Amino acid sequence: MGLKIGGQIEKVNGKELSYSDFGDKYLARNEPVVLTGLMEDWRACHDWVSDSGKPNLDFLSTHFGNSKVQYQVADCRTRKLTDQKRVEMSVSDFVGQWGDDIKGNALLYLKDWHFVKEYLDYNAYNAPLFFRDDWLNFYLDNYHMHTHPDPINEISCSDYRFVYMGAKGTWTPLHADVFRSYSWSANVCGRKKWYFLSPSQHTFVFDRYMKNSVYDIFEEVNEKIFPHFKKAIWWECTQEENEIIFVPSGWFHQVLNLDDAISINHNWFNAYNLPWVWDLLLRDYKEAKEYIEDIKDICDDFEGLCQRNLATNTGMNFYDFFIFLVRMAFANLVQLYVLSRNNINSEEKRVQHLVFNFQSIRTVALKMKSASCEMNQYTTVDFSLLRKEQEFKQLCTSIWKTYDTLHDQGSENYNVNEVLLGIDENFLSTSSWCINSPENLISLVDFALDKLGECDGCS
Ligand SMILES: O=C(O)CCC(=O)C(=O)O
Repeated sequence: MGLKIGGQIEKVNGKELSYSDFGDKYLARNEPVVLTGLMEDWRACHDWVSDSGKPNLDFLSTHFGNSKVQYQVADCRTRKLTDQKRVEMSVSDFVGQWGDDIKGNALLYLKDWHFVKEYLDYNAYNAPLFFRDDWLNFYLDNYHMHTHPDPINEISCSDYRFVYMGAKGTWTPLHADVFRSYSWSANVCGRKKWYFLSPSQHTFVFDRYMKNSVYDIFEEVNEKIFPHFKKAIWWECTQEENEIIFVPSGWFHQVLNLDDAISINHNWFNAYNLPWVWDLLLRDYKEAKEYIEDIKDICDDFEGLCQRNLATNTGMNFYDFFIFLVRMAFANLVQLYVLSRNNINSEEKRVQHLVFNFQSIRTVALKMKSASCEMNQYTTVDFSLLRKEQEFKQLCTSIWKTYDTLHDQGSENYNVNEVLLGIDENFLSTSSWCINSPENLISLVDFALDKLGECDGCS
């Protein structure tokens, strides 16, 4: 069945776009775009691509062949529930089977390979500026999202920076990204065809109960199950080699490799889409709860069970998200403290960025407050302990350095130990040091917004 195509995705030269333009035009409006001109100096584009323009499989096998990509190789010919069946193999075995396209055999596609985590010193690429305000990976570089990670989830949740590689014809079924995050995907070699559906059209790919969505938009879609599928209007795009596509939050997409292809992609969220991450978590929570409603009366800790199931299905639960949010709020407060020691009025862009971050955290904390009536106490985050944690120091340092780059500011000498110990009750009253509820978090954020409101032009 032919799809209705409503439009093509815009292509823009990334070198001619500023960070704030990208924020206003694409992050805030949540619309896809293809960016060119941003991958020229990437090591991956030289090392991983042979002179013929195809993936350099010998290089990949020689240098990374021993990597065990646990459950990250998909068989594109076999469906398992809502995804493709996953198998476990080494990269050299995967490369050995490359393009082995015998009908009836598996068609293998290596996905979600946590390459950066595994090869920390290799520096395959530099994430473009537009994607660097990445709260998800800032956080996961230092903390686990889960309080009790199990070994398999530990790898799959260790970060959201991936390498994908697959022969012509490999593909990814229709889906929207984890946590309602944004993603970006850069073609190191080969072309990809993308089909997008905007969130306003989502109901068209769901069944009448809004439970299951279409798996493959090119299959014969059963009209009895998906009665509105034909109404969907798609955006399409052929992404060429060395182009980067921005995938907005919550857009469904299906992807086909038109050539043998390698791509690098990240999922991320920040102040722009944080409220949508919470909305999804709340929706998934309600679903998890509804699913086990019938055992509520015989369950000692029904709420705990809902939260455990939520963490397993969605990748985090309310407790994880709350601790994440509080640590991020404190990390932003540390940035504010550093600015306040200097001449804050000379750092207008940074100040505006912090205002935006705090407003977004406030929005989410308010939503959490109104949804948390059944929650037991959240874990307390105590700033006097937090500031001694190595993980938190690193979190603050990477945010500071990144914001310096984003706003083109020459970094002052930042001694994180000195900064963190310098924060005392004269700056932040001790009653705001322990955060254990969305209400406390709102007060903390209000304190920060008040301070920021005191400087020129930043109300
Ligand atoms: O490249 C692919 O096959 C899928 C990538 C994708 O879905 C994404 O980056 O969100």
